Amino acid sequence: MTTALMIEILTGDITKLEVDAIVNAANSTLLGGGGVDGAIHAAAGPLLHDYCRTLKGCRCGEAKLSPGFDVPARRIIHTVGPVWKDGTHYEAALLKACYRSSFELALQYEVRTIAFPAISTGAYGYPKQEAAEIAVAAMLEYQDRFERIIACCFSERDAMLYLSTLQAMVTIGDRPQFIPR
Ligand code: AR6
Repeated sequence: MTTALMIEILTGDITKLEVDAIVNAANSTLLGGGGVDGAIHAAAGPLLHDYCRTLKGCRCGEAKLSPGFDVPARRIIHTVGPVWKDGTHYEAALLKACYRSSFELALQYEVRTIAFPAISTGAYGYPKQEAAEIAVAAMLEYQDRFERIIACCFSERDAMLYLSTLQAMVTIGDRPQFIPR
C-alpha cells in the first residue's frame, strides 16, 4: 500500500508562509537574535518581542507558543535547539526533543499546517545531514496528525539534502514511497 506523504520540502523564507504555525529556532531568552529568529522577529513586529517577554524564556529541547502578529502564520512556536559541541552532549536527543515538543504544542492548539526551519544548523553548528535525519524522522512520526508539514529550507542545497534524506528513509526495498507535491 502506498500512502501520500504529508511532508513538503520548500526553499524559501519561512516568514512568508501562510500556515497555521511556523517554528522559530530561537535561543533560550526568546527575545530575538540572528538567523531565522531575527527574520521572524523582524517580520512579526515589535509586539512579538513584548509577548515573548511574558513567556520567560525556554529551555533547550522545549517549545513555547505565541501569536504570529504581522507574519501570515497564525502562530509561532519557539523552540531552542542544542548548540553542537561534539555529539556527546545529548545534542541528538535535544534536537529530537525540539521537533517533538513543537509538534505536541501544535497539536494542543489544533494546528493542522506547520513549517519548520532546519533547527540548530546555522549559528548553533549542528551538522546538516545528521540534523536533517532527525528532522525528517520526527516529521514522518507525526505526519498522520497534520494536513501539511513543511520543511522550509533556506537554500536549494539544504532542500536537496532533505529530499535525499526523506527518500532514503521512506524507501522500502527499491520501491520509493515518496510522492512529490
Ligand atoms: N527562513 C527559513 N530558514 C532560515 C531563515 C528564514 N528566513 N533564515 C535562516 N534560516 P539559525 P540555529 C535557516 O542560525 O542554528 C539565532 O541568533 C538557516 O540557513 O537561524 O538554531 C537565535 O537567536 C539555517 O539552516 O538557527 C539563536 O541564538 C536554519 O535556518 C541561534 O541563532 C537555522 O539557522 C539559533 O541557531
